[in-house]
This record gives sequence, structure tokens and C-alpha cells, in this order.
Amino acid sequence: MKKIALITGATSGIGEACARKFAEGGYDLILTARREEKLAEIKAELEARGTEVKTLAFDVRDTAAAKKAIDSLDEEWNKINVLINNAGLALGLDKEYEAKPEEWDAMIDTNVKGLLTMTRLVVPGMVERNDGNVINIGSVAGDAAYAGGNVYCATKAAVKALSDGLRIDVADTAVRVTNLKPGLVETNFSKVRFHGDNERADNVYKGIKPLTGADIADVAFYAASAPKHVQIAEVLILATHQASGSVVHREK
Ligand code: NDP
Ligand code: 8X3
Repeated sequence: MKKIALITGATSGIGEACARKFAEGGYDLILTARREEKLAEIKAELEARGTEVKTLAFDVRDTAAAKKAIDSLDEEWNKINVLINNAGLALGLDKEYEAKPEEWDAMIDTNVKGLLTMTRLVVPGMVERNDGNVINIGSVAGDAAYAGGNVYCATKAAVKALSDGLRIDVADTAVRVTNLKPGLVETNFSKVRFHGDNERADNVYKGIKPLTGADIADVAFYAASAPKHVQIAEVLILATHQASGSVVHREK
């Protein structure tokens, strides 16, 4: 029988690494993100290696588009075993009283409401089948605010609350909920945060060996493969020289 993982934000970074890891682990994949062309490239690459891949291009902030995409899945594809709620972003590092309200909207609508939308669309089927894993990509940023992190940190604190809340709501089923909280992972995250300023983005990872998307994918895969009586509820995963959201030891 098919094992299916649906990954949001699968065109880059952690989501793309999860696609590769779950493909290697024998899953068929539903890959979602906004960039259709990039989704098609990853699909072609993984299909050449024997994984069945379906792509659904939509913006997780568009609830109607997300619903239409999930409703389009037929019997063969709609029994999703693993939902990886990964699509997300940070924008800017401005002080809370100076930041741009439109950037708050983008972060809250993607990181919080987008994750909720996908949960609302996919989890009822898991509950009905009494099987499933929801892996939410939270962050060390959700544990404590750091300078300029304000709204982004708040969205990741919300991911913790929503993961904890969902875990309570499915406690009478075999559905498992994981809040996976990475620290510094070198992806396109900082390029997006700093609006394409690559020099500023590179400085985020200067003097430290950061995590890779593959490091996070390994933990996500373990959470989905743990024995059925084991629920990996929350994992904080940091680079060795990072101690918290605001303490990083950098080589000069
Ligand atoms: P990337 O920028 O490399 O990837 C982000 C992914 O999210 C892309 O595939 C992008 O695809 C997708 N995405 C963004 N906005 C939307 C949207 N509105 N609708 C659908 N898809 C969207 O960053 P990361 O891989 O680093 O980030 C993945 C997750 O990990 C995020 O939730 C982030 O907050 C979290 N995280 C990242 C850390 C890091 O240090 N990198 C640490 C801790 C957590 P597309 O543009 O094609 O839509
Ligand atoms: C991303 C990690 O520390 O840059 O969530 O906010 S951090």
C-alpha cells in the first residue's frame, strides 16, 4: 500500500530536503508551494528515481485554492499519512514599533493561518483512518523572542500552541503531532527575510557551521517512522555552536 507524505513549501530548503528524504524512505509525495516550475523540476528528478509525485501549486494563504487543491486528490492520493506543515517565512528584522504591517500580515497569514488551513483540510482524514503524522516546522524562534524577531517569533510561538492544541485534540486517536523546532538552517530563509540582500543573508551563517535542510529532514523522517506507541512531540535542533535563538558562538 502507498505511503503518502504531503509537504508544503517543497520548492526550497527544509521542504525540498524532506521531499528527498521521504522519497528515499519509500513514500510517494504530494509536493506543494507557489512556484509551479520548481515543483515540476523536483517532481521530474524524484520520479526518475522511482518515486510517484503529485504537485499542487497554490499559496497557503489562499484558503479556497488550498481547499480546491486538496479536494482534487483522488482515492489513490487522498489518504495522506504524513503532513509536513513547512511553508513559511520571516520578513525583515525591524523593531516591532517600526516594522511594516504588510510584512506582519504575510508572516501571520503564511506561518499561522496557512498551517491551520492545511491542518483543517488534511487531519480529518487522518482521524477517520486513525493513522497519521503531522509535522509542524516551528522554530527556536518560538521559544523566546530575539532582537527584531518580534512577529516572526510570535508566529513560531503560535506553531507551538497549535501543535500542542492539536495533540490534545487527537489524543484519542493514533495520529501523532510533532513540533520540530530548528535553529539556524542555511536555506533561502535569510535571502527571503532580507529581500534578496545576499550579503546580509550570508552574514547570518558566518563563523558557524549551520544546520542543513537534510539535518531537519532526518529528524522529521524519524518522527514519522518511530514505533506506533512513540510520539515525538517536540524537538529542538540546533547547530553545535548555537545555544538559543540569540546566543551563537562564531569563529572570528
Ligand atoms: P526557504 O525560503 O528555503 O523555503 C520556504 C518554502 O516555503 C519555499 O518552498 C516556498 O515556496 C514556501 N512558501 C513560502 N511562502 C509560501 C506561501 N505563501 N504558500 C506556499 N508556499 C510558500 O526557507 P526554509 O526552508 O528555511 O523554511 C521552511 C520553514 O522552516 C519555514 O516555516 C521557516 O520558518 C522554518 N524555519 C527555518 C529555519 C532556518 O533557519 N532556515 C529555522 C527554523 C524554522 P514558494 O516560494 O515556491 O511558494
Ligand atoms: C529560523 C531560525 O533563529 O533565524 O526560524 O529565527 S531564526
